Amino acid sequence: MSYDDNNIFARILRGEIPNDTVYEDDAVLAFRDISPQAPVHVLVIPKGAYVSLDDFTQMASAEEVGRFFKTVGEIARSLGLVGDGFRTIANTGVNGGQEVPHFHVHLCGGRRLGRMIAKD
Ligand code: DGP
Repeated sequence: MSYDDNNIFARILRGEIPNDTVYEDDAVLAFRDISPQAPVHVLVIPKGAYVSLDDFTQMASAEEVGRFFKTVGEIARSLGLVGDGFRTIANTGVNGGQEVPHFHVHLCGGRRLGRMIAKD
């Protein structure tokens, strides 16, 4: 799947759409989800143009992947999620329920989140 420059997170990265930023550096942006599923629901995205976790882990350097996930951990700690625990989700493709085709990690916490996967 090729990267769609007009996906909503690409537009957020270009500053075309506002966001509630919780962290930003030269490679990573983290912002609150517009439709939170938990008291704390933050999306962490690389600034590079990667469609999914599959794309990111194939195309980005090991240093970039490692730095990204180190930053995800730092953000979780800075949000105070670690003490009571939290959930990290990276949906990929149709079966994963991925809606936005720019790689992102959800950080959800602030309450007990129940089953990992809903029975449909
Ligand atoms: P996923 O299904 O994993 O692709 O999750 C996409 C998430 O993105 C979903 O929880 C809602 C969130 N989202 C969609 N559009 C926007 C937006 O414009 N701003 C913000 N902050 N979040 C958005």
